[in-house]
Amino acid sequence: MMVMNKHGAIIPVAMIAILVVWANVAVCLHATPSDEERSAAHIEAAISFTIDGPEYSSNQYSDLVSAGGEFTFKVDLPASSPFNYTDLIITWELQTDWNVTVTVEGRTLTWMYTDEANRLINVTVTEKANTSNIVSDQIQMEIVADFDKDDLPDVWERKYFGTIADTDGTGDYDKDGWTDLEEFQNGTDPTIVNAKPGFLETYSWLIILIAIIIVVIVLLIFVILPKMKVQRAEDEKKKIAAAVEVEKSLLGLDELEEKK
Ligand SMILES: [Ca+2]
Ligand SMILES: [Ca+2]
Repeated sequence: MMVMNKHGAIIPVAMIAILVVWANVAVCLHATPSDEERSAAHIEAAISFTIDGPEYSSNQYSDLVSAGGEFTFKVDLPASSPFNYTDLIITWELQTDWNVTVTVEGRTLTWMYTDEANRLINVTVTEKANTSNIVSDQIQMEIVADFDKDDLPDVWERKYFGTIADTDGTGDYDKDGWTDLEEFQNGTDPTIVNAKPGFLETYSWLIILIAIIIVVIVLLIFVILPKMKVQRAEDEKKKIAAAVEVEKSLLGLDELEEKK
């Protein structure tokens, strides 16, 4: 959770970045303003914000959040604020995963992003009694599909484990021989035992290679070599036949010479 206010004294160091984003929102207030002071007060004097979500980190300009995580954004009033929540109209404007902008009214906004993208959330706070007192600001959210960089989509991890913290893909949750990453790649449920990967699955590439070699050898032995043998025999026959013809011609010439 992150909290920001103008005075900032109790803000955790890790939350400083997001505080910078909201820095122009918070200004000091009188603890007990008169009606006149109150009516003239600016709303930015009275509010702070929180963001709450399962996986989230921030820098000065944007927040990095995990796709599929449910995030709650909330406007907070400090104890010293002269306003009540009922004095304010709080409006959130945000983009959905389909790039449709929706507007939600209320102190809190809960939203789940499922797609990897950059999104802007605009928040507007208006004092009901003085609608010219308007404060607006925005926060940029970068939604990433794999927040913990374990090659498992965070949406998939949450679906089966409820969190992205339980597996990094190398474990085997259901102890069925398939790692959680393999279960994801195979499209199987990592929490339900599947048939253990046998020899065929483990050495499938080797089996395919051996099968190809066997096919080549069989073709060589039973098809190509016999054909070559037959061809050679035919060639031999032709050579012999040609030699016989030559012999016959020579003999014919000799007989003619003798008759002369
Ligand atoms: Ca992940
Ligand atoms: Ca498994």
